[in-house]
Amino acid sequence: MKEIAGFLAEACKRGQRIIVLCHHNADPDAVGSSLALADALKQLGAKAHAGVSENISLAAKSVLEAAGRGIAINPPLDADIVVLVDTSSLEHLGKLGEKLRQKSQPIIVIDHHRPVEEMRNLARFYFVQEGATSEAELVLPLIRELGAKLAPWAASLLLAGIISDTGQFRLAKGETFGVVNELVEAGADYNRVLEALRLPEDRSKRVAMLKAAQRLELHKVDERLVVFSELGSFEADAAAMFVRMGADVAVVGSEEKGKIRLCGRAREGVPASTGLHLGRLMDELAKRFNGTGGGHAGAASMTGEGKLVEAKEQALAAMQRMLKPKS
Ligand SMILES: [Mn+2]
Repeated sequence: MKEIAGFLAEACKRGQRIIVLCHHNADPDAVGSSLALADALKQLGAKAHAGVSENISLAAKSVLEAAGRGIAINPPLDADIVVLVDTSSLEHLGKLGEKLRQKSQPIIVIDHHRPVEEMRNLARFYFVQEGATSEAELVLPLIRELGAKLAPWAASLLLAGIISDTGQFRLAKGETFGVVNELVEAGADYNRVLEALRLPEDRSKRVAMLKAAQRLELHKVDERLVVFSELGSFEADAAAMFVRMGADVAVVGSEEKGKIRLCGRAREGVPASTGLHLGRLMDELAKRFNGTGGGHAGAASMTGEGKLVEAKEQALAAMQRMLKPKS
């Protein structure tokens, strides 16, 4: 991290153009981290901008509105340095990722997802801490190291990232609260952020959740309760809902025109007490189905080509292996 800060500080001094990018359908953690870091770099003299690939999530939109900020969508990549935050692979950047692969400017990766080999090879600096519960917890120490000031709006955005990525602190670690304290002292408005994150449940989502429940399939794998369901949208929400309902692991998938998508969630404590790592599982599946996948031990996804039933069977087979209790 020191090395990255040194490199960036040097670039700022020279007034270089730096773009801080994050993944498509950017969540509050992604947009907050990008904007806060870009602002810090700007303070130090860089021509810095934050941007996202393709689109941002509803929660991110709401949080940005509350903070009175905006973020560029699919910005031009004419920069001297590209920093990727909350983004584990170029695939998560859509078309921007393809463009980036052809460019030659140095790439810096700062992330908290499972490492992806291609990125490690591509990046000039690669700082990945899979144990961090949010990207914001990695970006804040970097901003501190750079010696930049954290504006109250930026502190609020980083706090929103932590709250949303930790599932309202359910997944938080002890260290998370130290970071939260620092953000509140920098002027983050906890109540306002919480309010912004509370989105009205839209009707299409409610219908989707009920459909997912209707299509639920329950499997027992090594005494663990594994749930499968099929849904064309809100897969992640449905998987999280099944875990809240009692599943140890929930996988929700869709198939459309030969393209498949799977999203998995595990109950807290299951990855730690078994060999389960959904990020690894999704990565393995993606390789077999000619796609991309990855994520965290307890939350991951993949996209690929093929039949959903086959992907489901392979996921179950992988879980037979992975869900064995740790001895
Ligand atoms: Mn994140």
